[in-house]
Amino acid sequence: MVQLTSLSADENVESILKVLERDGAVILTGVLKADELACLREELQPYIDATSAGSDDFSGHQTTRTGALVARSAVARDMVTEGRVLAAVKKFLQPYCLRVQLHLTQVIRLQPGQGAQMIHRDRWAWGKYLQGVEPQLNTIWALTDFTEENGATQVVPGSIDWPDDRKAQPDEICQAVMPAGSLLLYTGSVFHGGGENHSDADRIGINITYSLAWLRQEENQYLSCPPEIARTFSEELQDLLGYCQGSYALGYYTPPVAAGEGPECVGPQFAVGRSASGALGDEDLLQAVTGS
Ligand SMILES: O=C(O)CCC(=O)C(=O)O
Ligand SMILES: [Fe+2]
Repeated sequence: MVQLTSLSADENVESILKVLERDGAVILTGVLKADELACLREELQPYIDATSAGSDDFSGHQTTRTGALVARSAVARDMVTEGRVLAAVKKFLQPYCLRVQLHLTQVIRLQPGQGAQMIHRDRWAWGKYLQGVEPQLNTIWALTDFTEENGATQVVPGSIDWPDDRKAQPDEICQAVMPAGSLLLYTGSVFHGGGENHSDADRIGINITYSLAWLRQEENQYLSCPPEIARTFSEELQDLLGYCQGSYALGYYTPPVAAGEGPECVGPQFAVGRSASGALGDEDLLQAVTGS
């Protein structure tokens, strides 16, 4: 029977990546403490309660999806910049980019009666155009226990290299059973899907995903967390949201003000009150891109 490897939260990044490269997914236990879980629930429950269920089979007719977590929750902001996860993300994606970015934040609540989600790859958000590139690395943080009964995420270990049209057989699929406070780390290429919730309580997880900074983000961070909110956050978080250039000449803008009242072609960090040097980016980026 296939199964996922569980590592403890203080496992080093190399060991985490080793399992990830083999299986496409790994569970880390004991990452969030009880007080952080309680705080998250307090910050997010009003938004969760106000969220309607999905309107198609993929998003789930008994599933609610609540976003804008960076703007809405201080604990979620800490989760986005969690050191070990971010180190794993950077190392895993580094062969394909100069920078990584936040791709989406979402509370996924599977309510009782939600059927199993179709098995899929998250990288299909960009269609099937990207070949030979690992575009993303993802997390699902368990706010409740994830059990077989309540719909713990289904994962197909080792499916990272499968052709897109291969269908997983039941004996190739396992579930990310884990206690609240754990997280599932999984690649954009591993086949997976939400489980079936045949318990009588909600299964709640927080999906936080990261991608190459030259790709379009799934959750539009400039609209979910606009400059007037993002300007109060750390530079690290601002950069992850996209308030920095994805590469040389990638993501600059011109403030649409009267002639002579603002700069031409500045990096998006200017919108959150930081200085931006160079018209299309800085020298380091230019050198990294052109190699000269
Ligand atoms: O909720 C889950 O366990 C997984 C959901 C998922 O994979 C998705 O919506 O893309
Ligand atoms: Fe998914």
